[in-house]
Amino acid sequence: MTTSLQKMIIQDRIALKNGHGNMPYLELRFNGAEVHLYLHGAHVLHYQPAGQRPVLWQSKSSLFEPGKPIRGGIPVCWPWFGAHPNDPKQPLHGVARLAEWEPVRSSATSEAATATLKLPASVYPDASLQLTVELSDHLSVTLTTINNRDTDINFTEALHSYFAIQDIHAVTVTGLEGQRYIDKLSSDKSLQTQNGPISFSAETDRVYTDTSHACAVIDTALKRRIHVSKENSLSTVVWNPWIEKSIRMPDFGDREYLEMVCVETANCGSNAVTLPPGQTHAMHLRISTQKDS
Ligand code: TA6
Repeated sequence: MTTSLQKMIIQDRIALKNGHGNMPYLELRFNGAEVHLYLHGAHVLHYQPAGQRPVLWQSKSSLFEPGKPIRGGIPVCWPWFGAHPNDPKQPLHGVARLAEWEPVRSSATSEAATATLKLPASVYPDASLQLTVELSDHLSVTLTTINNRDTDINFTEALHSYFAIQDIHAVTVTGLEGQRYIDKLSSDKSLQTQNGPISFSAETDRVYTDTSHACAVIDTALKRRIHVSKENSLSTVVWNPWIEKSIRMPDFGDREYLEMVCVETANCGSNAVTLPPGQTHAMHLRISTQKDS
């Protein structure tokens, strides 16, 4: 069921605004916290708890154009993560983040402000896709796929979260110690084992597989931890482009690698999802912050 954008508005809690590139977004508010959910790509671009710096990073060079991905926030990668499995002409990370999503429902209670969008059926008829954002004392994002076919569908997916940090040299990611990963930058595609927390001193692009572990982004410069937990996700991708790749990306400032890190909640590679006819798969992401003394 599609509703009108206007019906998503709830006084003081959910507003409809025009943002970058004059693109419409829903502003969710809860106890001084704020989230911006763009209809373009159902893209959560901004999350700021009360009294804190933004938790999600966005590039000052990002495009905000129809058919182009927004750089930063939480891109929705679906129904494939990375390159299309067999058609190089298809866009990186799927079609969902390039489409204009439709409003479904919103609500606001003393517990949370919530909004749900759906991918227009014309974009990918084999499956229905919805994204629900819930803002409370933390941020929850759920990506739900329903198989519309009478046969299994296979897909990969990610909530490709870009986190705002003070200085990449003073950041570690914990929670994946001992987990197995593929280093996408190495010619050796065999599984490696993570030894201790992840630190960053060069381009880093790792797919941790068969892991349901929660992670934390430890920002020692900002004295903040960003906790990233998940359900129904068996892959976690950790990425920083470092300087050479940043320079090669037109929608990414040359030195912006210093202020971001991606910890992505995914089902990709060997963790691709096979969904039987009529069945539902919901991948769930929870983001919260903690001040360090
Ligand atoms: O998640 C890591 C990754 O797959 C990197 O390899 C890099 O391509 C990044 O995603 C950004 O992808 P995008 O299409 O947003 O430029």
